[in-house]
Amino acid sequence: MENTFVIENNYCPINKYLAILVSLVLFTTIANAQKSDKVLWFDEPAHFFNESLLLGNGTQGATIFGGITEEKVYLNDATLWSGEPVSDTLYKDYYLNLPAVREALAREDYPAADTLIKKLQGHYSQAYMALGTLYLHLDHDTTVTNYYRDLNLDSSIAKVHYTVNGVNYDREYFVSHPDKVIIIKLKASKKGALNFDLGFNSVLHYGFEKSNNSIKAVGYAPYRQDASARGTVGQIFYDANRGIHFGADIAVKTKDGVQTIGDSTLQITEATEAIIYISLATSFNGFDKDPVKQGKPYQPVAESILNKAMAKNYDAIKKAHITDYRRLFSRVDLQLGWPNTDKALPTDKRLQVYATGAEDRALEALYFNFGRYLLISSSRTPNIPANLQGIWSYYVRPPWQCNYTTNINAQENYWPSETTNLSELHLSLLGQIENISKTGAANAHNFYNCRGWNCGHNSDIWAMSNPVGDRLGRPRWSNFSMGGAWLSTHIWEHFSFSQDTAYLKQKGYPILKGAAQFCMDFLVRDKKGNYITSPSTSPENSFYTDTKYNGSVLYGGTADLAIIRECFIRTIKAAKVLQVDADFVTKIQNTLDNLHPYQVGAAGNLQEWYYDWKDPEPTHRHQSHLIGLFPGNHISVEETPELANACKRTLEIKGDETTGWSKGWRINLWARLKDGNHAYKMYRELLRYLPPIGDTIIYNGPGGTYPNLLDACPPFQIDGNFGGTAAVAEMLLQSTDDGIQLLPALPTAWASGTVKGLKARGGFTINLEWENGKVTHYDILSSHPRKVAIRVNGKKEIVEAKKI
Ligand code: FUC
Repeated sequence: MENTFVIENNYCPINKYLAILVSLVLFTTIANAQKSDKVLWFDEPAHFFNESLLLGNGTQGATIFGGITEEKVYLNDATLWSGEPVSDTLYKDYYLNLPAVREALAREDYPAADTLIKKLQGHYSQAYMALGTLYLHLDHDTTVTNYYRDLNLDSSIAKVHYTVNGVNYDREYFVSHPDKVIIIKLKASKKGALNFDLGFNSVLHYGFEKSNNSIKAVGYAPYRQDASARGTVGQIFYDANRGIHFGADIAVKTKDGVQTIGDSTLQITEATEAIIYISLATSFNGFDKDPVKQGKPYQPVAESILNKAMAKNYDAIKKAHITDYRRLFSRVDLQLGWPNTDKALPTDKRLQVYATGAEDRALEALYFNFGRYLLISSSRTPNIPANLQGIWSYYVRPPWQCNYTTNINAQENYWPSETTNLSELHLSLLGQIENISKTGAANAHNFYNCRGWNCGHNSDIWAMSNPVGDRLGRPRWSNFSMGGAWLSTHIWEHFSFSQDTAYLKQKGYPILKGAAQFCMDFLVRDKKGNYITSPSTSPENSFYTDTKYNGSVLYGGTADLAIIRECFIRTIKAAKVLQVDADFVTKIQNTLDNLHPYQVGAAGNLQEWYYDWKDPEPTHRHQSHLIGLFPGNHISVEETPELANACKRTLEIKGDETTGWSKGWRINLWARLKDGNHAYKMYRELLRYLPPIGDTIIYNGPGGTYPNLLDACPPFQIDGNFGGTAAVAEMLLQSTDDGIQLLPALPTAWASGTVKGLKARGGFTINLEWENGKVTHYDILSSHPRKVAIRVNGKKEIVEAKKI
């Protein structure tokens, strides 16, 4: 349905005084909002998703358009995906195809390796599914004044306000984590002036059940959805007795007026206030449970959530929501100074002015705050991390299946989780890694005849981990075999920041060890006797051999070995903390010491391939061979200056123009190179305004930021938001397991500011103040008093951390 409306700036004479009063109030709201680093606001409804406002409680999501007479709200649930549990015997004995690939590589027959490796490919991941759309049709004139909509990151509440014929209409939207319910409150300033119809539809198979007091939609996702390559359409398979089922219960409480409930629509007439309650539930009951035969009772769950919420007082639900949300959001506060752009600018216009080079420190802080907001809103489901679009999707065929892409994107989503003090949100990824370690054990055996576990290029809600491609995929991405080892590094990251030894012992370490075990078994020796991977790929890139063959399967790719280094280093540290597995540690250490070493290419770059081959695409968006610099830390300016310099050269050759997530990554890399000004230049580019695109999925073009601050890969992909948020933290604070650096990469533009609540490895919480680029005050807080090495204003010091 289209939003057709007119926004008029001339007030109706009868309501002149009222309108003046309203506009004064509105002006104050707007004036406060525009300065804010915590409010996104707009002066017209969203036409497209890229202009909408996203709300979520970490599981259920709502996308708000703020339409005037035609409002629509996309509804999502993090647990609604296509597919069913994966079988662990499907690819039995596929490893018998491995020796032929290794032999082809040993004789340097790269074309043969590229072909033969396709026999080591299995099915694609399943896809994240849109649940449905709530429609409201409001019965009043389409000519409105004073239109305003916002999203307040301090309360996680969205609002819409406008005036029609002197009547003010207000809406308030939020998604409560404590009450698991989506709420929309509508209010008219004139008694009985609220008249609307409400309906629901879905792009999935669905219908309605009879109910006297609510609309009850039930439906189901495809039990299989074949991935479509760009431009082609794969098949979608539905069966009412298979796949994840969902229920959506919708009911309304009104003040005044009459409510008429049909099977699929609900009508409110002459009310003054109406509160819409929406509960969503699915039958998903775990990655290894059949969602029908062993599924959750989604209908009773949806009903009970709805009934409980409706029995409560609205203000109490709202208060509990704000308290719950703020407990997470308010842990960090960043102040970079106020903007000096036009005072009355809505967020989209503000971005456009910023793109002309204007200064707007609060916008830079707003983007950082928005990343934390998005993580809180999309990552509170046990074992189900934020996907490529967090939890907000309206497609049945989302871009890249809206899955977990484990050659960077799934990991990037969680980069800000520890540094920006949201450690418990990391657990949804860590839970998913635990599940992947189970499917990944079969996968390690079936495809590679290895112990331990591994994961290829993708995963999904079923924790699938096999190499994808269906024997037709391009090996450069289908046959990446280090997704598991890379994911496993998050286990140490979580321990390093949280110091949660119980987690490490009971959950984390066995998984980390399993990832290391896979790598140990997978490694082979090169002609010099060093350990390498074979076959190997470098995420999504390709090379020219000396004979000008453009291939992507090689041996000893740098990215594989860099990831293995991080995995081994962290496994050794974890085993030492827990004082276990001394023999295993000795073996990994010995392998680590004998890995094929990093090479610096003729151009001074960190060589990506075993040989110093040319790149057909020197500016390629992936830079996985730099993982030792970031997100890993076995390469640093201080400890390995030559390698750090080679990483810098690689980044210079690649240039700064790239996709959103890749920009997010490069900003972190430049921060680790201690070049705050280069990091800042790219941060500004990440925030570069991109006009909204309609519903067509466009994959080409530069990365940037849509009007609603969502990252454009393009298309929308949330990892760029999270990468950018992590990068701000990385410019202000860096830490290793041995110490902390304050303002390690401060851009000149951020000469003065304060930040409270960032976290450092070792479990420290840091507050900082700085002026003219120098730290003027800091607190290093810890759960217990202890000494820590810090670097501040160019000096190294040992300080006593204060008790929190
Ligand atoms: C990786 C990237 C693409 C996209 C996809 C989801 O494969 O190379 O740009 O981000 O993941």
